[in-house]
Amino acid sequence: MPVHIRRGWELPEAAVTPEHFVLGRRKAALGLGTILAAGALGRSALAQDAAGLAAMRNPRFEPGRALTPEKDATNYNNYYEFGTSKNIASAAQRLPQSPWTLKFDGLVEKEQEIGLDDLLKRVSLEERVLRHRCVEAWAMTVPWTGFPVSQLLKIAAPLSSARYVVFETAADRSVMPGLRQSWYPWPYKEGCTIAEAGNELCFMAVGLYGKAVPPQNGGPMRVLFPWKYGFKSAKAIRRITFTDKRPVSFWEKLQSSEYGFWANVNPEVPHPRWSQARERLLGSGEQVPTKLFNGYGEFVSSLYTDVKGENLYL
Ligand SMILES: Nc1nc2c(c(=O)[nH]1)N[C@H]1C(S)=C(S)[C@@H](COP(=O)(O)O)O[C@H]1N2
Ligand SMILES: [Mo]
Repeated sequence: MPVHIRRGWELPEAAVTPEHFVLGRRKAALGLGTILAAGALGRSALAQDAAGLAAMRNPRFEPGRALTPEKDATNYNNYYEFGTSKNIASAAQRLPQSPWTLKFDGLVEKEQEIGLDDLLKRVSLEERVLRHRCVEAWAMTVPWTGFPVSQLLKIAAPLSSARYVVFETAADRSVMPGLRQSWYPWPYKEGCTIAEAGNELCFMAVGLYGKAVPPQNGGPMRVLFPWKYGFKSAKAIRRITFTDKRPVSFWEKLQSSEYGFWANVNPEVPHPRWSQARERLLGSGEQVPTKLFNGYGEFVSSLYTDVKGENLYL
């Protein structure tokens, strides 16, 4: 039985920004295109909201930066399933957000398929304001609602032989025009070690700015590795596979010299096409210095002390 420690926890971001949300107004405030998405946060999460348990902001992750305006974070996206431009928000509305099932397979005690509503009853939601750093040298700071991936690992019950976790994006040709580009190795997959997935910073998001994650940002559920370049944070997760072999991800298959397995943020290791020293903040356009592990070293640097002879940074 999870214990919810409320002392010291702050108001959810949505309650302290101008976009004040009260439960009764929540559905009305969502656009027509996201009514289905609301279903994903639907009964369970809203019920938890009412009980005062969900979406309390976890103050361990204060970002030390201003929030990115919501309209910038939700209208400047990378989501190749919907096209190669940043302007895919309206196309992404066609991806149905509910019902949504997540599959656990590979090296697990027992394969499972679980509906998102059922899953949300078995985890405890919190809000985290996190920095996101794309390898293209832009960055944003946004409030996500979700739960640590470590809670998913408990439900999935991987075997002790499992060493890696693979996150796979939905691939629906009827609504994702990008899938017609057959030279891309669809479906989009990303992976990490079991230890990385179990790190407290590894997060599964189901909300953004106090609402369901919009389709263009990876709704209804999207994994986040805030200390790694943004391409690791795969959207619209449909399947999680446990394996004993290091997976080769979507971008790594395309161009392994530019996108590696570890991809930890490091300002001193340039990408072949972009210096990683600085980043441009969406919204303000301000340029700021990039930090090792995107500033999250205190949480994650110990994951890498035993990894020798590999490029941890691209
Ligand atoms: N399925 C999928 N996930 C994806 C991508 C993608 O093209 N497809 N792009 C990645 C990249 S490069 C970045 S920077 C982030 C962008 O997330 P945002 O659009 O929410 O800012 O999503 C990542 N996750
Ligand atoms: Mo990215």
